[in-house]
Amino acid sequence: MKCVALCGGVGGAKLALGLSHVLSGENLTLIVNTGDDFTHLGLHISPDLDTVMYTLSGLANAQQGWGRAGETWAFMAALRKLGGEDWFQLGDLDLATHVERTRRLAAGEPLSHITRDFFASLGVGARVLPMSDDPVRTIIHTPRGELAFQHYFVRDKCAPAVTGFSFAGSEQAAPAPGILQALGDPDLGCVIICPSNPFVSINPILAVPGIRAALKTVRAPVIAVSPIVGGRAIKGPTAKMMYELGIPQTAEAVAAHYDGLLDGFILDETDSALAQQLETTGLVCATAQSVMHTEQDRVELARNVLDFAAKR
Ligand code: FO1
Repeated sequence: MKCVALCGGVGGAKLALGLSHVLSGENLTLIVNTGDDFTHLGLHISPDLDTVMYTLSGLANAQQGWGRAGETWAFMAALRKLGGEDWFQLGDLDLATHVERTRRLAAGEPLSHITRDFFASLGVGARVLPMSDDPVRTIIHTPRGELAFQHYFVRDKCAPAVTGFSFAGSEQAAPAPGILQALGDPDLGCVIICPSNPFVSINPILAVPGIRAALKTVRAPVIAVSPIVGGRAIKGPTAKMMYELGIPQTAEAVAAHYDGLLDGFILDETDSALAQQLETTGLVCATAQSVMHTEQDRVELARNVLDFAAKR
């Protein structure tokens, strides 16, 4: 089955890995959030693309969720000694990715070409597309003003309350080459919205003109996997954001967030009562073990999502 999946960083990459085990490379297209991208120390950093790249190539630091396994930190130590900014950790191995990407972007190459080449170099068969070649930057609104995403997420450890989000540059952005073609493919079997943060991982993708509209008209079923399990986020600040925005911290609220896009919704098996309740509203639901601790969990969830999609 041909599948397109939308994903952000750590949570999304886990399901993306499962999908990459179940589907052959030519049948899997991943559209990855680049709203978290930023320029740091003169380098272009694409955290979600890199998390997906390291996860799918087996190079990821599994405990941390981001960055590379077996990393060393000599660069950071030397930078700190010079009084440089050290709130964002760039490992020595990871640095090569940022330096080479920055060099190629400066030479005028689009992010999608560089991404294609990097993934191929690391032996990943799936087609991985940044959501856009144009810069889109997620801005977090707080009572004390606006924060660039990585300042909110890493430097300030998600502590500021959020009042809203914007995606600077999104109005002028175009979907990266291949995205609308993948969504318009008559053989497409399903679109999966990974259990990534709906506000800061999936919404930036949907903010790129043309992508939301393509999802609304796509013939294949669109299936989301809830990132909220038993009222808590599987990973990261999703539940905290919902609380601060006055949205109930439930899988049901996630489904409502994607209103008008979904043909099916997968909740964790511990939320089966909620799944039954949601079905009465007309949304077709399934439950699965969606908390992915092991590689086997990722593959199992991918199989369950694809089986569910095949029946829609
Ligand atoms: N996340 C952190 O919490 N602290 C870091 O120092 C950090 C460095 C980092 C470097 C490269 C990279 O690709 C990702 C990195 N991340 C770090 C992860 C990243 O900021 C977030 O997980 C995502 O942006 C949210 O999806």
